[in-house]
Amino acid sequence: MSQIELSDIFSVDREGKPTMKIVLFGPPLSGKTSMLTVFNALRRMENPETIVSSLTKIQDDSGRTVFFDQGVFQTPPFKGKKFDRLRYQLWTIPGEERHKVQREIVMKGVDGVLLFLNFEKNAKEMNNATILEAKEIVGEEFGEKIPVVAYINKSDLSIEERIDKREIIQKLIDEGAIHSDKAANYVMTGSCLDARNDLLSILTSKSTDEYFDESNRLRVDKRPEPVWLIVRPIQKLTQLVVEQRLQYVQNI
Ligand SMILES: Nc1nc2c(ncn2[C@@H]2O[C@H](COP(=O)(O)OP(=O)(O)OP(=O)(O)O)[C@@H](O)[C@H]2O)c(=O)[nH]1
Ligand SMILES: [Mg+2]
Repeated sequence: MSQIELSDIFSVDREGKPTMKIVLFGPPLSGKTSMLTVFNALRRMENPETIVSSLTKIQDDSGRTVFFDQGVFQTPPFKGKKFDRLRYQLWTIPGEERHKVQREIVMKGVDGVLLFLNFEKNAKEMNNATILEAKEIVGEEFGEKIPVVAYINKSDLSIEERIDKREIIQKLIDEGAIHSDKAANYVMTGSCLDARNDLLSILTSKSTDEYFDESNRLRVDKRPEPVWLIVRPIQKLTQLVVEQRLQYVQNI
């Protein structure tokens, strides 16, 4: 086969650009909207060219998502190479139980699922229900043709306030979301709250020169650790989707 282009293996959007659809699927109040908001702010600070369209949030007056949040991003150009820039759409679902129909609509055409779980002790049942529902909606491709990465949010809580991570991992394995040998790489933790606070303190810091380059962009080597932790699951999942697609075309 001649050289594979990204547009051969991904659906293309209205502008003819290859695009993948990633959904942050998780229980109510776990922090999905917060994650997308922080991620979008980070892209804007580091490289505004990676934002394809501004964030859409469909929520009620109290900030609860009633349909979805959505943002479209793209990889930076590969230096010196004429290779398509890959676009990735990030969607969130409304976590409240009563919005199941909306969740099913948002999940249509999903290429990768970010199971977005909550460390809070009282969220145990809701985490489990989320895993089951995601599996039910995606069907037999869940964790197979449709890659799944799990992220547990609110790691800033004290150990007494948190569910034991091993318990969550076991549930993910039992439900076939994550293979047991991959748990160490596919289950991540972090805190959107810490990430947001760190970005805010950079923006309000007196020594901004230390963080920004001459084009006023936040230097990637200055990315605070909590911010890395929320970028990692998105990076990992987009990478898995690409690998999965390449494998698929090689098997034709
Ligand atoms: N302690 C802590 N609180 C967080 C964190 N991330 C988000 N929150 C808080 O959790 C609450 C819910 O956050 P959202 O981002 O609205 O949650 P959601 O998952 O979008 O909720 P739905 O739209 O109802 O599905 C808010 O009060 C956030 O400030 C975190 O990492 N740690
Ligand atoms: Mg929300």
